[in-house]
Amino acid sequence: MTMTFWTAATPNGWKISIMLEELKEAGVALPEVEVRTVNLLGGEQFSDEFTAVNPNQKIPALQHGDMNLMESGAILQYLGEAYPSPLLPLDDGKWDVLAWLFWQVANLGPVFGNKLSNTRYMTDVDDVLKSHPLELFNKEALRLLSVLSNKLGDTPYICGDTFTIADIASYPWVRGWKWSKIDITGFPNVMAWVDRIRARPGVDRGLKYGIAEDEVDGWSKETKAQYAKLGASMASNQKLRTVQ
Ligand SMILES: N[C@@H](CCC(=O)N[C@@H](CS)C(=O)NCC(=O)O)C(=O)O
Repeated sequence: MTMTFWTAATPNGWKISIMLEELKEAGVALPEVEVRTVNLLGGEQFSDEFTAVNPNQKIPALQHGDMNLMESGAILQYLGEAYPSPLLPLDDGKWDVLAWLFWQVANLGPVFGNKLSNTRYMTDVDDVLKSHPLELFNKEALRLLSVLSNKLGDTPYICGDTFTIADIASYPWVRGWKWSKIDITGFPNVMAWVDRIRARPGVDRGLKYGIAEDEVDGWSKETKAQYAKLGASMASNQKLRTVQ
């Protein structure tokens, strides 16, 4: 059964590309994966072809055989169960991993995403109007970082000694802390966790999907300018409104 992975070089896309590469690292024989890059700034997420795969019109999405799957958390869990590996324990250890996976998709992802949108992409919104969401999302992001820091304690990964889909879900958002201007420097164990994960070969390969090698750890000026110019329409869902 072939697999088609719809993605873009963004935190939610990296969750799945990292998962695919970490599964390979764990010795899993995956089927052939066709990678389809969705041009988010060009509005390809609103195309009929992609909407048929993911009615929510956001990457990532995964097709496996006849099944269409949306939502990064569901895709991580699906891959973890379909291809058993330490990335998702199948004994009782599974529940802690799933709880922290759901914590990411319900909390850390939306809050970091909204902070990022207001900080970088909503360039057409007045600064005074943005000051409230900026303060709100920054405060909540810092609270979530303290929750993450407490959970990590002095263990290497979120659920203990083993790297799991809980780490895969949170890492791509936290690694972009400079871009979203969320200051993680008050949490040394979180900073060490970011570095520890970046050093993994599977993570390194996963971060390279759909982006030039020299932009993996920092976008070029041109890419930043493109997002600054077109990010506002994506952040405000302008295109979505016009197709409805
Ligand atoms: N809850 C979704 C969020 C997906 C998401 O927000 N994807 C972003 C990229 S990081 C996207 O496709 N944005 C395009 C848009 O909003 O038009 C998930 O976890 O999969």
